[in-house]
Amino acid sequence: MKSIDAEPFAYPLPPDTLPVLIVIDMQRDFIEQGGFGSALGNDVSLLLDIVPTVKKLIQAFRDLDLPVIHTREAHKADLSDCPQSKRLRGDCKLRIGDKGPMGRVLIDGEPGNAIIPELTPIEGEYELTKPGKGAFYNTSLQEILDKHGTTLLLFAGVTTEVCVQTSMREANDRGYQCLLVEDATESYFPEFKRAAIDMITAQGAIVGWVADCDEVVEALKDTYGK
Ligand code: TIU
Repeated sequence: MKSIDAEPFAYPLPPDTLPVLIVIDMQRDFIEQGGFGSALGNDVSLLLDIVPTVKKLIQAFRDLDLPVIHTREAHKADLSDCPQSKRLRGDCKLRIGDKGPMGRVLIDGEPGNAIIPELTPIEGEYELTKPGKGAFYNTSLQEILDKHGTTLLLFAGVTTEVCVQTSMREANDRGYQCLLVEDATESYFPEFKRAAIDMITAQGAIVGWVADCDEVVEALKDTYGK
């Protein structure tokens, strides 16, 4: 069986199981000035650097006809899916639902809630809104994965220790083999990215595996290429 050269050990790629890529929250809210990320007091410029790598990873999945799921952290316009505990938390100038420079913050359909133009999903890919940090909570992710019959999930996106790690932990408990693409994820806090990766891979991949984009792409082509 082929595998991805990963940490803490090889990630097996059974030829009869197709991996699914989950790209977490590569939306303007977190990556551009004036969105939720900057309202929380973060330097959002750090996150821009991974865009070419995320694009390359998505392209590899497209070339191999493998499923891609994009998520967006988003709430309904009436905020009925946003707990007050989330909306009122922190010392923010702009809160979820308030009108900012890119429209209402973290609200589905607003300009700031869109996936950044470089990574816009194409026909045939899934685009899921998620009201929580985890991609399974209050979404149809489980049904989509059931439809594809996969056990292999590869993760990219932002931020490593918040929505990416939460989603990986949710997936791990549901029986998926989770691999995080290290250079296709980022945090506002480099030390938190490092810590999250250490937590994920420690104790014999207690949450999952980590590998670089190039290792992943090479192994996918080798295993699933025609
Ligand atoms: N604040 C932060 O680091 N992240 C989030 O609020 N959401 C996601 O990670 N997508």
